[in-house]
Amino acid sequence: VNRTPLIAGNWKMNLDHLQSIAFVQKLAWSLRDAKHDYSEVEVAVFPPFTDLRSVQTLVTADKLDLRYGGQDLSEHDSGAYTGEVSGAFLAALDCRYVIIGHSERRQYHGETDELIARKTVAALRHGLVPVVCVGETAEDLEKHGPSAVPVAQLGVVLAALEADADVVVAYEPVWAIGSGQAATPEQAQQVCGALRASIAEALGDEAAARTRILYGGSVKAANIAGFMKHKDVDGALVGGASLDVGEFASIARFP
Ligand code: G2H
Repeated sequence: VNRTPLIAGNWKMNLDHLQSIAFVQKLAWSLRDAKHDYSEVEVAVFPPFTDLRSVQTLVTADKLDLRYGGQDLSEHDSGAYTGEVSGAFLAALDCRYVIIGHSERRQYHGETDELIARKTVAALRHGLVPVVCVGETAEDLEKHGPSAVPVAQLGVVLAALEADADVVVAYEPVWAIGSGQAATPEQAQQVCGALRASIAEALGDEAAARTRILYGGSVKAANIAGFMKHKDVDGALVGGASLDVGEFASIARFP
């Protein structure tokens, strides 16, 4: 199975409205001007909710080959949930993807594996492709070894899915996030391989072969190629380095 690599930029709560617009325009130019053939790589950005409409307008008006999505969504479809954003709203803005269960949501908003599983199902219900984040803390790593915690986190989500569910998994070791200290490509491969094996066990070989697994945590232009060389790493979820358009475009040019 041929898995199209995905390079995804998670802006978190960083770029303001004007910066978001300028970023999308420059990124589109930069990807277009490159001699490189991008048809083999999918590029996506995850702006704050308040800029999704503007990104949609730019992408539609200029027919940009760029995907985008929300950084989170509600487990509910509609109703009295102040401050929440539903999958229906994201789908109406032509979002392709939505990030779910980022470690910052787990850590600062108390998101549990069970809630993340319900959000994943909600995203699929609205035709969005969930980018489900898993990853261990430094303490988990010391106590349980490299794959146990991410595999257990993903297991709760997999138990809620049908075999034909279209999801992306992002392995993001918490100790590597925003720290400048990325995992080694070998460490990333080891865990991504274990995650793929767990998908095979839960949903079957076809699902495992088709599902893209990304690495995230201090990815930059200088280290992307090392990760992409490994067979179970199908792309990257990029935080800090996705805020600089030149750097992000270079990451998308990894081959
Ligand atoms: C992990 C990653 C993006 P950074 O949070 O999801 O951020 O690349 O800054 O480590």
